[in-house]
Amino acid sequence: MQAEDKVYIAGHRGMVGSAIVRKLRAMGYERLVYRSSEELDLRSQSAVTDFFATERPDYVFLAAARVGGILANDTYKATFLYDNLMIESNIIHAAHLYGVKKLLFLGSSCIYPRLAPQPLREEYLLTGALEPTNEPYAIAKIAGIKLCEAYRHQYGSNFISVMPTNLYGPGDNYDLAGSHVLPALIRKFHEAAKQGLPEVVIWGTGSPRREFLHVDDLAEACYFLMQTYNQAGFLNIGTGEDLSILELAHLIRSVVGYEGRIVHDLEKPDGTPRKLLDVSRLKALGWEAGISLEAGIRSVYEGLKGEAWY
Ligand code: GFB
Repeated sequence: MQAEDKVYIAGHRGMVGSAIVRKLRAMGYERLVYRSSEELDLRSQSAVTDFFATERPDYVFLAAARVGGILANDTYKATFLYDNLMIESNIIHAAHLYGVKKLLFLGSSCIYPRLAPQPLREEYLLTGALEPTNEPYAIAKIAGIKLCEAYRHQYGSNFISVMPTNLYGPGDNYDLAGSHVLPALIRKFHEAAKQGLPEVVIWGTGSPRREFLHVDDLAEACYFLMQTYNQAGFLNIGTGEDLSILELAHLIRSVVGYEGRIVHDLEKPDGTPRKLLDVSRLKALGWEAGISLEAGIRSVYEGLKGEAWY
């Protein structure tokens, strides 16, 4: 992929897609193509086919997806399954029809069995039952991996997949009902500090362990793999380090400067007990994450000053 190439970023307004756009612009790419969901409904096969016929991109980053935290996944199961299956099927098939040179599909670490050994190695895919709170999303993402593999096998398409761990960064979702834990806790601690509240409620026991990657690191890894990785077999992208949700809560509490208590809502689900990626394959290729969790949280928090709820 070179700066003169035409690159389509599906999902450019999302946290991941916008980080990929920033990275490509920084690398001198000017022929970037994207559409908002109002302009192009990626669930419509005819609309996606027409778009590819008109634009004919050379390269595609498939970062468009219906995403959300544990509660959104658990509530809107049909939406998470249908939207994601349609989006990825339409784009991957159109990329094949219109001769895209290379496509990178973004999956998720929730594709792995709920109780797989840790850290999660790529070969653990489809070795056990999935976490029920996000099974529909995981099934859709597994289908995306299999589409890339099948098109490579049957047609020789250079389609690759990556599995990022839990992500955070600029452009995240701060709506408490739909968001992931990291933005939710930043908002909860910030609002509690501002209003002088005595406690902050976190969901579940606080004992599940998660790994968090800054989305700028993810965008860099995706760009690196778009340049260098052209073979079958998807790759994990993470930091290789995790912490408990309670430890995360304490870290965010100290960044925000809140001094009240942390209490638990045990009616809310814990989800997967642990999700830590084995990143040795990616490291062996020459890429490692560069943004520490504390530095990443500080910069995200700093960047929130203009938000309406801040
Ligand atoms: O980030 P999160 O929503 O998603 O939740 P998952 C992670 C953990 O944080 C769970 C706890 O154990 C939550 O119960 N938690 C504590 C909170 N307080 C809060 C809070 O205020 N908000 C939220 N959202 N969680 C999702 C999957 O799983 O992660 C998706 O559902 C996807 O499919 C995504 O894989 C990356 O890590 O549990």
